[in-house]
Amino acid sequence: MIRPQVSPAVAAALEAGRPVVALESTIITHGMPWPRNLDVARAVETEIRDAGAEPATIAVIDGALCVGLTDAQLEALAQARQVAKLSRADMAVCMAAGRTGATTVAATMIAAQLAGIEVFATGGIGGVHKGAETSFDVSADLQELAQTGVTVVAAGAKAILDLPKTLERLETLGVPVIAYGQDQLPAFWSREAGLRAPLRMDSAAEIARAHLMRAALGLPGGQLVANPIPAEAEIPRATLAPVIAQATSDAAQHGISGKALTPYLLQRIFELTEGRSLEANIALVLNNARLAAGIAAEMGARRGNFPS
Ligand code: PSU
Ligand code: MN
Repeated sequence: MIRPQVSPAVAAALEAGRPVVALESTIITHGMPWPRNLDVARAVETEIRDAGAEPATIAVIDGALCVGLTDAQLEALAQARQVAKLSRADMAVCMAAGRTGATTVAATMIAAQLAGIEVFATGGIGGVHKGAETSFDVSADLQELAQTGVTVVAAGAKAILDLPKTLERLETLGVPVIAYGQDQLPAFWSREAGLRAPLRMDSAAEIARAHLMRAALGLPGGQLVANPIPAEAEIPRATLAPVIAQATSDAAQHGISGKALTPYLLQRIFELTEGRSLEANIALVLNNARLAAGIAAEMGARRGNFPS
């Protein structure tokens, strides 16, 4: 089996049993505009260090599956144009060709598991797109959560998706969807999706115990933790609804589909909200990084209590 190229800092933390939090790179290359993307990539890593854990940003660089990037690598990725967006389907192809690519939630989970990292923080996961009943556009992130044992902390699924269908799909796949500290499912830029979350937990310790118990049962797959955006940073659902409708119809009009759809919608919403969506996105990513660091610390503290 191929081993990922783990950075010295991440390797030392794993070796010592210190908490480590994985981070994806598609959010840097496709989710946010330069140069804010680089500021945010650095700020998220700092947030995790300040919370006592080691950040491990993941990407494929010149064919190597890198877990933990140098600042120069982060900067090169943030500035690069037309970097491939890698999911389960294309990660090996990119590596075999010696190319560079950014990892989505699905690909980051695969790399994290290979490196022995069980907690991962991001903004939002992919899900079932609106109109999926005809387009069949369902993110590979959902299937990955069903089979790879990593707990993913996100701010729910983006409101550009069909959230009721996304929840149904996750239920079918056997993925626990845990709202943190509230009953409602959060909807990325907004605290509430207007839907009840299947599960609720109020502490990092509870989430860590559930993760370890799932593994002890021999069940493959991870957990989705849906962490609401801080109240002061949220954009209320009613404000966003027309913006999302506009962006979705613009995408249809321009024939945007497949891999290009999520980045297009994020960029269009950024324009339509005059940048407000980006500020909200940054606040929620930092918030997720803090919670993920707490979960990773609790997992380390409790691991001995569960059979492996
Ligand atoms: N959330 C963001 N920005 C992003 C993404 C999520 O705020 O760029 C990315 C993540 O990498 C996620 C991917 O895994 O979009 C989902 O893409 P798709 O729907 O094509 O699977
Ligand atoms: Mn898709």
